[in-house]
Amino acid sequence: MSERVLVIGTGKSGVAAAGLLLSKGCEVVLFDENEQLKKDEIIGKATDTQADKVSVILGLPDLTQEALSKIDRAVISPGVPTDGEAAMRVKDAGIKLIGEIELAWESEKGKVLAITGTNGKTTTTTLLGEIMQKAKDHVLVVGNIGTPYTEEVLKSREDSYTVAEISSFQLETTDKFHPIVSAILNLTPDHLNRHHTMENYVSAKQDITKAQTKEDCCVLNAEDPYTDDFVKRCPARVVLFSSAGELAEGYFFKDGVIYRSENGEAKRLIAMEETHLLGSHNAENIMAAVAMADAAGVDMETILQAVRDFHAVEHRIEFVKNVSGVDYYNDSKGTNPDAAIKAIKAMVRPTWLIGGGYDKDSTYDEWIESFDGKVRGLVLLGQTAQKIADCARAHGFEDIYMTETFEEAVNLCHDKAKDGEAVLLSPACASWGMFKNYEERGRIFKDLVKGFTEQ
Ligand code: UMA
Repeated sequence: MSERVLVIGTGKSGVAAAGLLLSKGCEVVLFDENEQLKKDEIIGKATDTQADKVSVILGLPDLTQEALSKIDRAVISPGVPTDGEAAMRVKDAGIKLIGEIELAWESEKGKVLAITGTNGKTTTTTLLGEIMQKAKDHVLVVGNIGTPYTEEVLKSREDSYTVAEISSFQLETTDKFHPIVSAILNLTPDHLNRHHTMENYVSAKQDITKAQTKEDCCVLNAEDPYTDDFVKRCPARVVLFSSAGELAEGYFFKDGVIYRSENGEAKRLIAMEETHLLGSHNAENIMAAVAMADAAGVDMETILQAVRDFHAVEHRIEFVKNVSGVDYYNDSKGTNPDAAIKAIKAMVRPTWLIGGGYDKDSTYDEWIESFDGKVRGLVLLGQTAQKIADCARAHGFEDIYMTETFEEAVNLCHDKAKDGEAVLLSPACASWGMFKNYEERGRIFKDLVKGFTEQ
């Protein structure tokens, strides 16, 4: 009899996981807590031809013991908490629960390079993808970046390379997932409402190396407070990078130039000026991607050419337009305070900042402190607006504007910002609850800005 698999969550990952399972001859039961969804639409997204092998359960009340008694194993989407009610019921029923990444890994034929970290994942993954595409015939770019791994994995071949952006949510449910090269870019507080403690969050990220051996490589940030301890335990060979000081072994960034040190001898690789990227955080992303590609055997000249050709990623401190002397930047991907601090640091003009959104239990003190006299006005919206306003006032920052809708926030900035100033959407919060995701928030921002005309 064919395996009957429960897929928890019917977003991008769930639908793609269902498609992969169907192609393997499984029967699929899709489950989502959102009772408002339409069963037919979900089935239609999962399959064109095998609707008879798919059923849908909507809402926790229908996820009964009876329904679970017919399930052989379960695949959970990254956004669904592993200690939530649905996952607990599955575990209590004795059903094996794996993540969508782990499911994809079972079908992987080629080699995997995997990136995690709090910030910079998308830029590094995209850059590494472009480097690998220059060097190899067959490259897939998947994961948290937006294309589920289960959607692409059947295209993998023995000679292919999969470049995967992997979030802490995804790493909670991986076990045998085995990249030949991994990277943890940095670790600062994020998603603490899901992981509860920083220790859990760090441990989830470090699990990217869980199945690695000493034949493999793990690229780590020498400046990260968790690195020293982890180096002693990391099962893979460690390669370090630093944007703060010279290293005798590894990659470092000094006076605008990236170097590689071997046996204490530093060799110049590339200056930031030769690239289209800005800021020391991007130097770190470049070093990580270069180190990973080098560990995967790509020659340095090909790597550096790809770095020179690379342009910034959408929604990450992305310049949108200048209207009446005001520069508009879309940093919708600034979904936590640390990412948002990087955007503030990159600003060179007095800035009208749009912030606020979904509450991930973050604290905003360091973000407010990073304003450093640069922020002309803080325009807030969403669930966290009041919390951020209180925090800003506690730090003596009073130029606060509360708004009800996103459009109102963007229009207010348009009204207030003067020639020579900037408007920055960098909310320090996730978009959930107001938008489908940060991409939608960024696109709506860009559409509104593009509609502004010179005054
Ligand atoms: N759902 C439940 N119960 C819950 C939570 C969600 O039933 O408790 C249901 C929702 O009703 C919805 C579905 O699950 O129908 C959504 O599943 P999902 O949240 O896993 O989202 P996907 O569409 O599958 O997208 C996921 C990632 N989303 C999250 O991790 C929240 C996407 O990362 C990723 O691009 C995609 O898989 C492909 O791999 C987005 C993200 O915000 C960009 N990631 C976080 C981040 O980068 O900070 C981790």
